[in-house]
Amino acid sequence: MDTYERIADLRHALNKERGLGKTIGFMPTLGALHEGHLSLLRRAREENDLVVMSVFVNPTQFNQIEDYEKYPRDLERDKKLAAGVGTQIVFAPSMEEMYPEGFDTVVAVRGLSDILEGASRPGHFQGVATVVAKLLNIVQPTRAYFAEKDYQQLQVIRRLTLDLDIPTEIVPCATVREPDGLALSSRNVRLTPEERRAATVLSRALKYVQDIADTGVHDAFVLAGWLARTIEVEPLAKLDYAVIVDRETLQEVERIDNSPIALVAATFGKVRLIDNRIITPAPGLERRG
Ligand code: PAJ
Repeated sequence: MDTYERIADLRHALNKERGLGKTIGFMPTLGALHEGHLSLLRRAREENDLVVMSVFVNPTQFNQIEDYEKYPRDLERDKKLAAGVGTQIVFAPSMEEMYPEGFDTVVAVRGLSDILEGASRPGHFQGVATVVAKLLNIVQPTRAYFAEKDYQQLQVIRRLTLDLDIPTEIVPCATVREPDGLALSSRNVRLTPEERRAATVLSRALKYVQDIADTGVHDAFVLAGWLARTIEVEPLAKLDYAVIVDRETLQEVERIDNSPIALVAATFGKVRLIDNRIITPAPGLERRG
């Protein structure tokens, strides 16, 4: 596996591969790899000749300096794990390489960036959109892999590639979970044992809402109410939002007939977690509201 720190060197290497007609699968990360990241890398390996992973803790997408500073960093470990699933190239640029003096451009996907995660984390999606646009321009991959775990991020990136005519196919991938349902996240290690147990309420509440929908309740506001209350019952959870929204626009829906997505965010101690689940209407059941 080769590691590059400089944009020019990576470009040079990738140009050669592209010249040989190879397809490139790309997965951007903040590092601190877990099984969720590895599942995306495995998929990229299956679908492309060459897999490139970037590791860059992007400061502009963090809202709290403490979160940025405490973000786990272990490039050697990440490289080993990535190599183990067939990743051929790691791009690990420095801050100066990505944001040299004079850097003054931002990419803002309006609308989508200001709601939900964006409302709670001002500037977050502008930071994500800017760095992802840069990375896609640097790597120029055939396909880029993003997980549904960060559903709003996935939508922001889809919009940005569409609007800026970036010719990369964005491949959405499934969320990997712990056996008890908790979505894997690099932040999970910061939960105390009690908070870790409490955090399962997110996936449980999402499942519960589908169970209620299965009985024929298709009113999205009623279901979102159940979602919020189920999370609020957990004393260690501080609910931020629990909504049922259209999968494209992320605007709240009134009914679940078109299989919208339920999005939740809550804080456990100092750790903010998000999760989501597509909610499908009960087939063949009469509308009971
Ligand atoms: P990071 O949090 O490292 O996530 C990198 C990729 O891994 C994202 O596509 C994310 O959705 C995916 N991922 C996270 N948890 C997952 C899980 N439990 N199962 C499957 N995949 C999971 O997202 C970012 O980095 C950054 O915002 C980035 C896009 C790299 C821009 O800086």
